[in-house]
Amino acid sequence: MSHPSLHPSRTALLVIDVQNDFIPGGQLAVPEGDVIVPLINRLGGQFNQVVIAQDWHPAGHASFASSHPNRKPYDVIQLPYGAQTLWPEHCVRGTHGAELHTELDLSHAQLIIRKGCNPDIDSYSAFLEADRTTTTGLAGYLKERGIDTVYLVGLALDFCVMFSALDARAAGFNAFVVLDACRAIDLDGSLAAAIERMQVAGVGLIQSPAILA
Ligand code: VGL
Ligand code: ZN
Repeated sequence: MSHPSLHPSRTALLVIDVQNDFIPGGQLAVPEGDVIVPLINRLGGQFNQVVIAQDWHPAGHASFASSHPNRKPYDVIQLPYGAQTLWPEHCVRGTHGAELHTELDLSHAQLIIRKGCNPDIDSYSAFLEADRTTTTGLAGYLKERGIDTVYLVGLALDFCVMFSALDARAAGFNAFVVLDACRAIDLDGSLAAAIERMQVAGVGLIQSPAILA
C-alpha cells in the first residue's frame, strides 16, 4: 500500500512502549529494542503531532505470571475476557523499568497515554483494553484533533504495535507501521502472524525512508 504524503495537521506519530523494561537489560527485553531509538527520534521530527504510549501496570497485575499460582512467564491462561499470555513482571507504574528510554527525544509530544492500568485487564493496544470494550480515549482524542492517519513505531511489533495498529484501523484511521522503527518479541511465530494480520486489516507496512527521504 502506498501512503499519503504527510499532512501535518491530520497525521500523528504513535510511539509505542519505548520503555526501559522492553530494552535489553529490562524485565521483558525485546531484542535490539534500543537500536530503534535514534530512528524514532528522527521520525518524530517529521510530525507535529506525537503521542507516546506507556505500558503502566499496577504491582500484581493480571498479566504477570507471578500473580498466578504455579504459572510461569509465557504460559497462556484463560481470563474472563479470553486468552492471556503471562509475562515477567514489567512496567510497574512508577518504577525505573516503566520509564521511557532516556534517549527518547520527543519533547514536542503533547500526549502520553498510559495503558494496562486496570489490575484485572491487560492492554496491548493504546486504543482498547484486552476486554475489547474498555477504551483508553485515544481514538476520541485523535478525532477531536482532526487526525485521520497514524504512523506507528516502537515495541513490540508483534504485540503492542500490532494491536494498536489493528485498533486504529477498526476506529477508522489510516494506519502505517514503520517496520524498521519497530522490533518484535517473536514468541511462537508471533511476528509472522502479526504481519499477516496487519496486512489483512489494511495496515500499511512501510520503511522509514518513505517518510525521511
Ligand atoms: C507488551 C507484552 C506485555 C508490548 C506489553 O509493549 O508489546 N508486550 N506488555
Ligand atoms: Zn504489559
